[in-house]
Amino acid sequence: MYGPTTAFSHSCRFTIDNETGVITTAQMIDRESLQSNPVSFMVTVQDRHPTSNIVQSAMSMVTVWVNDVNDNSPRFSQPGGYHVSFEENLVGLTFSFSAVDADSGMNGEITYDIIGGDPMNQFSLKTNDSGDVTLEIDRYLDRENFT
Ligand SMILES: [Ca+2]
Ligand SMILES: [Ca+2]
Repeated sequence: MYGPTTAFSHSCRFTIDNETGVITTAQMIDRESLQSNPVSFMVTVQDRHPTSNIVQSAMSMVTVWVNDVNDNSPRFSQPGGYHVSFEENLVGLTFSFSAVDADSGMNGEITYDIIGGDPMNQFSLKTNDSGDVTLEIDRYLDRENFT
């Protein structure tokens, strides 16, 4: 008798099945590019009496929270690399640098490591509570030992 129809407003990110009301994502949604999270939009549902054509309707708000996935790599503040000068024969000199990750929570947590180029283990990295990292010289740098 009554054939419910469902209308949809405000978003091209989602589609709604007019017969069943099932809401489906219509495109990939990047949490990091959202202007607000959650995403909210209105839906309406209508009926229509077959002979009188009287229409009744209702509206409701749909709120969708877009959960984060680890889809961004961390980035150094200077992607081209860092150039630092230290005097030889001194210990305890430091240099700070940083990186960011656009993801949130555990997906955005970053750690730093020296992965090569320090065969004598003269450098180490220290991270403070706010996430800033400092390169430290642990052993005397003898310029004549570098080639
Ligand atoms: Ca990440
Ligand atoms: Ca993400």
